[in-house]
Amino acid sequence: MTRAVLSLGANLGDRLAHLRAAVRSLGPGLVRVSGVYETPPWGDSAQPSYLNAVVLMDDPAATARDWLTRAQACERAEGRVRDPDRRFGPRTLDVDVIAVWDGDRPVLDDDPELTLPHPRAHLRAFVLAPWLAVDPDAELPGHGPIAALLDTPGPAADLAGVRSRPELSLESME
Ligand code: PH2
Ligand code: MG
Ligand code: MG
Repeated sequence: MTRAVLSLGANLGDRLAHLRAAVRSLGPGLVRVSGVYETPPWGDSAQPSYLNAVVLMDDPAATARDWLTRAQACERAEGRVRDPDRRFGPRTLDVDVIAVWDGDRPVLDDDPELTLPHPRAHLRAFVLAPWLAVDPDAELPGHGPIAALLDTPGPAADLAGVRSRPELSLESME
């Protein structure tokens, strides 16, 4: 029985359509969808800005690995092409598994294919800000409250560039 926080990102093509497709096809267990945020590219600045959102999932039948399988299926369906030479490069759709809980227990894993929690989530305002908006008391396992993480130097500086786009809501998809 697992609960998961997934981050959605798109910066190629019809960005909103890619996010909408993800929300539609993630499978059973959608609990909450955040607003959509326009965010400057993180990690590799020579690319268009992103639309980002966060979804909260809960499916008693899903294992931690199932969330990765679902995420990758959504990315493939939106035509994601991976450039092995450009780790943080542009993409039609990126669905990242940020954290998973089995009951109340956080799932921890150092498997490079699915590291849990996500090894860079605590550094990314584009993950923390939408997540905070839908779950203000949330904690990132091993790092503490996400509200406090948004006050740390990297995310706090990046937060200035994270812009809510309420007119692009994914809400009707729930
Ligand atoms: N994803 C990346 C690299 N950089 N920047 C923003 N703003 N949003 C993303 O989703 C993103 C990124 C690779 O996972
Ligand atoms: Mg990513
Ligand atoms: Mg990814």
